[in-house]
Amino acid sequence: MSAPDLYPASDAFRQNARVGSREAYDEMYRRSVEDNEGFWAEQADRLDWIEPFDTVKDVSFDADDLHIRWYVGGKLNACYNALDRHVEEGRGDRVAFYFEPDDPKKEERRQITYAEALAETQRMASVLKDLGVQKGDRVTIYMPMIPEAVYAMQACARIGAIFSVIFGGFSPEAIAGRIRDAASDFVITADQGRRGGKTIALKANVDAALKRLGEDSEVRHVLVVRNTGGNVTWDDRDVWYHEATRSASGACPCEPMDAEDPLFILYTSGSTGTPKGVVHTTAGYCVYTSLTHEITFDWREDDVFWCSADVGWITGHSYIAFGPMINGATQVLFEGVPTFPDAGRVWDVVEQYGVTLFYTAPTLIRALMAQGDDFVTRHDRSSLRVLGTVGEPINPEAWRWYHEVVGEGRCPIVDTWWQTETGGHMLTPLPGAIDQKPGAATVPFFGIQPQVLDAEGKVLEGEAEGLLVIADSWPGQARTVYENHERFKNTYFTAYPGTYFTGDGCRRDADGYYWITGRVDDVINVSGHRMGTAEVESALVLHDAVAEAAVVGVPHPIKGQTIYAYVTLAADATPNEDLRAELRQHVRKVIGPIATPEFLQFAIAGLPKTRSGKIMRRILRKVATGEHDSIGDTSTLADPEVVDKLITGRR
Ligand code: 6R9
Repeated sequence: MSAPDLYPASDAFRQNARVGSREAYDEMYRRSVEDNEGFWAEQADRLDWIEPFDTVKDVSFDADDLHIRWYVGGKLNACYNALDRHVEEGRGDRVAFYFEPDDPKKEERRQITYAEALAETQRMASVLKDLGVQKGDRVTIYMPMIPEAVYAMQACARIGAIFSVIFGGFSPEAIAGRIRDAASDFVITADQGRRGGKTIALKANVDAALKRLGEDSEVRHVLVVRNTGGNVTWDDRDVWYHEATRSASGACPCEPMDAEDPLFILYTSGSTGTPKGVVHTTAGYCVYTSLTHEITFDWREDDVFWCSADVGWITGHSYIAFGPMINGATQVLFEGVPTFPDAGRVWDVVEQYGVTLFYTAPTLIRALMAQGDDFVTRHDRSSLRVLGTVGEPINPEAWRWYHEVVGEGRCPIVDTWWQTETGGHMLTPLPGAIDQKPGAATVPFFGIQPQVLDAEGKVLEGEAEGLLVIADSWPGQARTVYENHERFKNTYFTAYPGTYFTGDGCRRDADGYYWITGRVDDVINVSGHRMGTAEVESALVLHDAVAEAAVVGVPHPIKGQTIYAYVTLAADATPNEDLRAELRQHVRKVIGPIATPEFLQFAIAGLPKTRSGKIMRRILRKVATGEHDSIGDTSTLADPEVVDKLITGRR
């Protein structure tokens, strides 16, 4: 019997769901689009405001007058909404976090209430103020997945500092670039992180980054949280957090912020140049992440929510540090890795805390699926209600395994399509309302108006495949690229005027369901992480032996895509295995482990270029994937013979 294509939620689930039928969804969606401002004005009641807003929406996607403003005139504080109000309203005893350490044999499990999280956040905020952090200052956060990472983000929000979290897997070079771009005044880090029984030298990486920046650095202090107790080197600018708290006040008031004051900057890769510092602002982001968290996961107060993303990515911002906390959710915060001590760890954690809503990435599902069902079935998963995925398209096979084996056929799967730039979910089934199809992100969230365009920008109706754009704004949308509005405009609002261009391709089927087909630009998605080809190429050419580099993504059974690099060498360099290893190591050092090219081919005869000197990536992709028969027309190449030589040298 072949597997079904349509998976409706069970009647039992529907009866209790927040949005319990397709009709209910249709009705709410219609209202959200037809009376967009009315809909979003009502949703603003989710937050506590210091001063009400006077204009719900002030938006123009027109490139000449590009601006995106929501809840204009309102004043509020994000941290107040995530912490104080829960305590003030009598929810202080509720668990905010079950902290699950990397290795529970060596470290303590911690249970943290909202009242405790508020106290810790105020302490951190006071310390930051004592160090001189002021409203509008940029604070770089480079932390492991420990509660202090969340306190750091919330503490910045509390005092109006703009935080920029850098994923703990990034290298000193990458940290330096982001500190420079944001002109950060302060850094918060930890001595070391722990992952899978290994330690990560976070403080040492910050030291190396600041050394690299030298005179360029405006960093005044580095605040260091003692986590492992491992050795660190010390400098005048460094401050131990535990020492600073001794003299710090236990209370720290919330700074009243304008609705459109920046909340954070988050760097993400694009097709060209260095990573972009995407800016999210206060009110719209808080409304949007809180609403999507509640509706997409059918969240209730007694749920235990676990988002397995790192706080260094947008998913950890929106669905650990903000959306769920604004809703007062109980969450699991996991420091470790899913395969340590064994491939059953995730389900062990689910069992231990009675996780009801689990949110993860397809790459993790595929990696665990490859380890066999026993690791899953030996743990009790009866607490699970809804399963979520994000980060890349999920292949139907992995979807079905997640549904049948992990969720025992009982839990709806929400395949959420969204981006760093969108702030929160854009396309997703609502569990209970939307029948699921494995691999489809299905339908738009409330207020979201997707369109499919052809390459010329013509809007396609009905069943269609093309480019995905969004025709109107939503409160969670990014407002700009930090200190580079021009780049924001050019990247997202120029090619297809009047719309937000997502960079993704998609197909809309006969039922109106959206299927994301992947990036249409030069962005590679490795294990759900965005990597710009240009970034990897610039890292490669930094090496003396490299004359030129071109990088493409090739399919990978677990990671989704993996990096395949072509390199032409400098005249005095010798193409051998040592150099190959050295170059891969070099990229790892320059950007971080996630950017390491899995394959590296020496393009001895050169790269395939048009007569005007443009590298034809289409050909490089075909060679890399072994599709030599469908390379297509090579007549526009300056030297068509390089193609055969590339095929011979394929890795
Ligand atoms: C949240 C996040 C965004 C890119 C996006 C798309 C891909 C994310 C997806 C998905 C298919 C899904 N993507 N979710 N593709 N189905 N459910 O991942 O943000 O790191 O900025 O990546 O990821 O290609 O454009 P970000």
